[in-house]
Amino acid sequence: MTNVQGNADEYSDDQIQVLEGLEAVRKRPGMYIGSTSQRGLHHLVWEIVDNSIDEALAGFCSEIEISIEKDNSITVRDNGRGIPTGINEKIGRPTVEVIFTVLHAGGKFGGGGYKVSGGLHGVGASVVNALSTSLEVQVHRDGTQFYQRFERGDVVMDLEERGESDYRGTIVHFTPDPEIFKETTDFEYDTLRTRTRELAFLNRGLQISIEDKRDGQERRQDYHYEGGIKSYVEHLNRSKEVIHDEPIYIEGERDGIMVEVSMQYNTGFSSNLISFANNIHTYEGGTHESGFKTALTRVINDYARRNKLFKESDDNLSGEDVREGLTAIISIKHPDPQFEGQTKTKLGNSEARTITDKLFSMALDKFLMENPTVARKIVDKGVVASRARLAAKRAREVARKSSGLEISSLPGKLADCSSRNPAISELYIVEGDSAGGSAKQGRDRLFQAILPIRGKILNVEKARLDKILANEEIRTIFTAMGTGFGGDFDVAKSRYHKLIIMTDADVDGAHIRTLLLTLFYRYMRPLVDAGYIYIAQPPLYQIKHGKTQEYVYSDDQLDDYLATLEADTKYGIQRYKGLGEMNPEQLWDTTMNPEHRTLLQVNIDDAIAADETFEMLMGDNVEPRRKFIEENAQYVKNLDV
Ligand code: 1YM
Repeated sequence: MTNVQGNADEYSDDQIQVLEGLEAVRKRPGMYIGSTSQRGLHHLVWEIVDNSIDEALAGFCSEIEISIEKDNSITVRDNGRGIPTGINEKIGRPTVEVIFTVLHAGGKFGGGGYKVSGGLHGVGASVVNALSTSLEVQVHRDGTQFYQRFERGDVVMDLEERGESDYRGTIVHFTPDPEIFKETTDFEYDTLRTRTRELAFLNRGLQISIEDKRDGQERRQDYHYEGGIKSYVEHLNRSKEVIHDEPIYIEGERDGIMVEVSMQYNTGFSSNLISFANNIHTYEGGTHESGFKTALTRVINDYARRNKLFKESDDNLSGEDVREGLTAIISIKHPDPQFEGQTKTKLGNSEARTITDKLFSMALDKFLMENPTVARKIVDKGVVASRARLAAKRAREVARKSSGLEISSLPGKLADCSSRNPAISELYIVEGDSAGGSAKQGRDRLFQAILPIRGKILNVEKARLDKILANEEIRTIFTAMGTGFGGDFDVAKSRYHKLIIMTDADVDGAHIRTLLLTLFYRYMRPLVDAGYIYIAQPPLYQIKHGKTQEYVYSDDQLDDYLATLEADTKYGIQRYKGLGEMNPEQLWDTTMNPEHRTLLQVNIDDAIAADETFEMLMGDNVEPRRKFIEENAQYVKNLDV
C-alpha cells in the first residue's frame, strides 16, 4: 500500500492557487489512496470518518454514525461543531467548499490538537470528493443548516442556507465512482465493522455505529467502550484463562503527548502486543512500542531481584520471556507523529520512547508492589518461559544437526519445482494426499512446487516453541521454505515468493487454513508482511450445458451465471466438496493456472483476523464461541457440518 502524507504546512498562500487540482487525483487515484481495489474503496470511508474522529479528539463530538445505503453509497454523520461555513479569506470561498475541493486543505486550515487526518492516510476529504460521482455535505452550525453538492469533485451547487436547525454536526453522503473503482464498488460490512469497533476501543467514551441498509443484508452495530483500550484487552483475552482479573491500565500526558497502555497476562504462550499512534495501527512498532517493551522487561526483573524471586546467579529474564502470555495495547496520541518504515506504520518520534517508558514503568512498578500474588505469578511465568526458551534452543540445534532445518535436505514429501528463482517460484501447501497427487500431476513443474500436508496441523497457540519445532508438518513447511526458524528466521532466504494455501472449500478446509495462517502470523510474520502468503480459490460448482463447462466460485456467482442462461437450457451442476474430486487437469484449469486462477493475497489484517477468530473458536471459554456463531450464522454459507 502506498501512503501519501499531506504536509500542508509546506505550502504558502500563493502556492495554494497552483496546487494540483482534483484532476490529478482522478488521473492517479492509487497515489492518493493506495489502490483502487476494494481496499482503496474502504479507504474513502475512513478519510471522512477521520475528520469526525479529529473532532472527537478535540472534545466536541461524542457520536459518529456510518451507514452503507441501499445503493452502496455511504453516509457519515457526527455531532461535532460542523465544518466552518464562513468565507475562507485566502481562497475567497466558504471553508466547507475548500475542505472538499482543495487537496490537503484540512491540515492547512484546521486548528491544532491531535490530528488523525494528516497522519498516515490523511489525504483529506477532497480526495473522496474527487473519486465520487456525487458528494453532498450538510452542516448544522449555529442554529442554521447548510448544504452543498459536488460531482466528481466539481462544485455543482454553491453552499446554500437551508433554514434553521436544532441539530449540530456534519453529515457527508458520497457515492464512489465506478469509473475509478473498476473492480468493485461494493462495501464489505465486516471490514467496516472491524475498524469501527477498533475506533471505539481506541477512543474511550465515543459512541460509534455502523449500519448496513442494503436489501436483505440489514444489520447494525453500536460500539461504545467506557473502558477504552482496557476493554480492548478484555475483549482480546475473552476466550483465555487470565492470571489477574483486571487488566492493568495507565494513562498519562507529557509535553502534549498522550500515552495509554493496558495489559493483562493469560496462561497461554503467545504474546499479543498491538500498538497505535493517533489511532493508526503501527504494525511495524516504533518508539512507543520499544519504550513499553524495555520498561516491562526492566521493571519485572528489578522487582524479582528486589524481592529475591531469582537466585543471585540466575540470568535476567529476556523480553520474550516476560511477554509470554501477554496481551497489551499501547496507544499514543501525538500532535506531530512521524511515521517511518516500509509501510509507514512505524512510529519514529524519539520522545515517545522515553515518555512511554517513564509513565508505564512507574505504573507497573506500583501495580506489582500492590499485587504481590499476581506479581509472583508473572515472575514465575517468565522463569518457566526462560527455561522453555533454553530447551527450545537446544532442540533447534539438535534438529538442525540431525534431520536438518537445512536446505540441503528438503523434505521427501515436497515435489519441488525446477526453477531456483524465488521470484517466480510458488509453493502450494495442499491439504490431503489425494489432492496433493492431483496438484503434482496438474502443476507446471517449472515454477510450481507442491507440499501435501496431512490432517490438522498443530495449534501453535497452545504449544511452546520446543513442541512446535518437534512437529513434523510444521518442520516440513519451514524446511521447504528454507527460511530457518525462530530467531534464525530470514525472509530473504525464502525459496518461493508465493506460498499458496490450497484447502477444500468446506469447514475443515477453513479450519486448516486458519491454523496455517496462525502459524504464519505467529512464527513467519515477515512472510505475511512481505505479501508472500496467498489463498487459492478452488471453484465451488461446475455447470455443464451442451458442450460448455463453466466453473463458479461462490453461490452468488452461481445465481448470476444461471440467470444468464436461456430459460429452456438444460444444465447439470456439480458441487465440489473437496479438491480431491477434481482431476489434475480441472485443478490446473480452475485453481492453479496463473492465467485463470484467483489468488487472495493475505495481508496483516487478514492474519490478525484469522488469529482472533481462531482464538475465539478454539479458546477455553464457550460463551464467546456461542455468541460468534449466533451473530454470524446468518452469513455463513456452505457450512458443511
Ligand atoms: C462527517 C464528516 O468533517 N466533521 C467536522 C469537520 C471539521 C470540524 C468539525 C471543525 C474543525 C475545526 C473547527 C477546527 C473540520 N473543520 C475543518 C476546518 N465530519 C466532519 N467537524 N470547527 C469545526 O479544526 O478548528 C476541517 S475538518 F479546517 F475547516 F476547520
